[in-house]
Amino acid sequence: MTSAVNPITVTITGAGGQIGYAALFRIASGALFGPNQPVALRLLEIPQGVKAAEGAALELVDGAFPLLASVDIATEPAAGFDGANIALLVGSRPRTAGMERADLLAANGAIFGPQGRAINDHAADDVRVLVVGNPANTNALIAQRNAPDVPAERFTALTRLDHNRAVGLLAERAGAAVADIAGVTIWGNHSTTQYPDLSHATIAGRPALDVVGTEWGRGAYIDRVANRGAEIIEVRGGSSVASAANAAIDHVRDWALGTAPGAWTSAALPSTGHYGIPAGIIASVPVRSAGDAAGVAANWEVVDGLDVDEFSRARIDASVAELVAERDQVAALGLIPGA
Ligand code: NAX
Repeated sequence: MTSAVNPITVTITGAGGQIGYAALFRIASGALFGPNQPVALRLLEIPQGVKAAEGAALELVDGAFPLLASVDIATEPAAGFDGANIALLVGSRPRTAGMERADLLAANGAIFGPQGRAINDHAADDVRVLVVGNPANTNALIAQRNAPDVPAERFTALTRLDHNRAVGLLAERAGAAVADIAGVTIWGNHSTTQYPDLSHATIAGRPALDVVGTEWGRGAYIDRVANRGAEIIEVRGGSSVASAANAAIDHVRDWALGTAPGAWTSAALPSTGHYGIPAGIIASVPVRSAGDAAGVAANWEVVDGLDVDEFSRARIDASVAELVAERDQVAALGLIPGA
């Protein structure tokens, strides 16, 4: 390390997996905080994943990244999150054949509860957390509720991939440039109940629903975005990897450096009751950030005051109801202290 700027420590769980592999090299090249900010990478894995993480660490050396201050591998959450400024929680327990939803939630509770506690006890005071591992919103809730000393709004779940899919598919349909699209929102859960909302979206300044038509924009489009993950699996023969890593990077970069003036994106964060979403539930909403030029200490701000018509209300309520049910299930399993 020759830079005079202190590195930002980024911990990635599941760093030996696919999304970790796709994210590490971009983070090392400066994609999170720009070309003048060094990063220290911490790779947290379970023993089965350590070899893959070690291999990625060797390749990171071979990248000779000027901004990469260090790479460390840990298998214990306490060491993995020690001094972490950014925690990317990617590793989770996937659903396997014959597994009930309650078993899936319990298995993930066994991961995200201890990780939340380790973040609470060992991470840096300014830590910001993004959960990618599914079920992402509820895993984020479990981690957040196990980290009582960390402000709740520091815990977020990834719906930026859904947001980017919604923007990309809209641009494709309209024959427009991605850069001409604004005002898209993903509401609710990172699941097929999510609501990609074009009510306030514009394409080169024109209402998006006028351009693409309400029948498509409030019909087939919603299903296409919500089921895009399954479409990728079908075509590619595997789940989304590079686009997921890209979205996680977009989320953290926009949080830390700020969204463009007047623009918003989507992220799942603990509700304070905004838009009628029950307090505490980690649901996707429209967000912006003013950024923090000196480090990572910015906060997401919910974009308030958007009109929600009857169609949108019903869609948002349905996805939030699913999150409430997941919250009740993990509470019943004793995975969220105090519930
Ligand atoms: P992989 O199975 O390739 O990698 C997961 C890695 O996590 C493995 O190396 C495993 O050893 C590690 N791991 C498991 N438990 C761990 C623990 N307790 N601590 C540290 N590491 C642990 O999966 P990958 O394709 O990388 O996907 C990772 C997660 O992202 C999955 O849960 C997946 O469902 C989720 N996704 C979430 C998306 C979102 O938009 N929120 C989209 C993409 C992706 O489907």
